[in-house]
Amino acid sequence: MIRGQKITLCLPCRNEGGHLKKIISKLPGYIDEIIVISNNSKDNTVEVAKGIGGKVKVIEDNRVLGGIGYGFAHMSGINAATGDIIVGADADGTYPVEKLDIIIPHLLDNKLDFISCNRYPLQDGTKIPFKLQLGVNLLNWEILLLYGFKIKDTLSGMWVFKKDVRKKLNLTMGDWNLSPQIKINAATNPKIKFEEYSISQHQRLGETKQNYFKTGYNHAKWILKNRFKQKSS
Ligand SMILES: Nc1nc2c(ncn2[C@@H]2O[C@H](COP(=O)(O)OP(=O)(O)O)[C@@H](O)[C@H]2O)c(=O)[nH]1
Ligand SMILES: [Mg+2]
Repeated sequence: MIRGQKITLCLPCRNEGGHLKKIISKLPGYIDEIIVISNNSKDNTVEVAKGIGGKVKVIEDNRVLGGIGYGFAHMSGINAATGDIIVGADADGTYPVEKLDIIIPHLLDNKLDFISCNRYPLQDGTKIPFKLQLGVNLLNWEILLLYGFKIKDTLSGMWVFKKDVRKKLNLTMGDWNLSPQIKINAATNPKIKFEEYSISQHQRLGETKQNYFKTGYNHAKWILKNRFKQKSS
């Protein structure tokens, strides 16, 4: 709990069994509920998560879109969350969940509904491959041109929001596009007070599941298509 608010952390996982225990054991005590959502893990992710017990709940959601289930995992986690504040973060140790004791008071003090934790511009010590930084920059520009709002990190995998807005987020994308979708839907909804909050990343534990070029191209296409779908509806 932070200031009487119950905190739920959702961790989407595919084959993160090797370090899940370590990541969860390091989580701050004020996180009240941890939801591990495995999507088609072929390793021991589910067994490891179930073995931890305590605050940890385990969901298996094996739906995929083009082979990816990242968005389905987040949607299931968000749906199952019982906290007043819901946090999403990769289960690879890269996102600074230990800073939630600063980020959540910032959300509450500023009466925000949704915080997206931006990695760019990079803070000291953060290492992110240049081609990845360039790709995110292009997507940030695409969003500015098409949706008219300025964003620093379209693809951050860490966000913090009040449970009250979860239905208003209208999440539908089961693949990686959940990441731009959650930010676009939060930032363009006049009933949701959205802000970015600057963070720095840690070194990843385990292998990335990403094909950056393919995913980036897919994001660019989806961001464009979604803009015109919104307009006509
Ligand atoms: N549920 C689910 N999680 C996935 C999938 N692919 C990756 N993940 C998880 O989603 C998070 C982000 O993936 P990651 O490989 O870290 O991508 P990166 O941060 O862009 O390098 C990690 O916690 C992965 O375990 C998937 O298809 N389904
Ligand atoms: Mg990651």
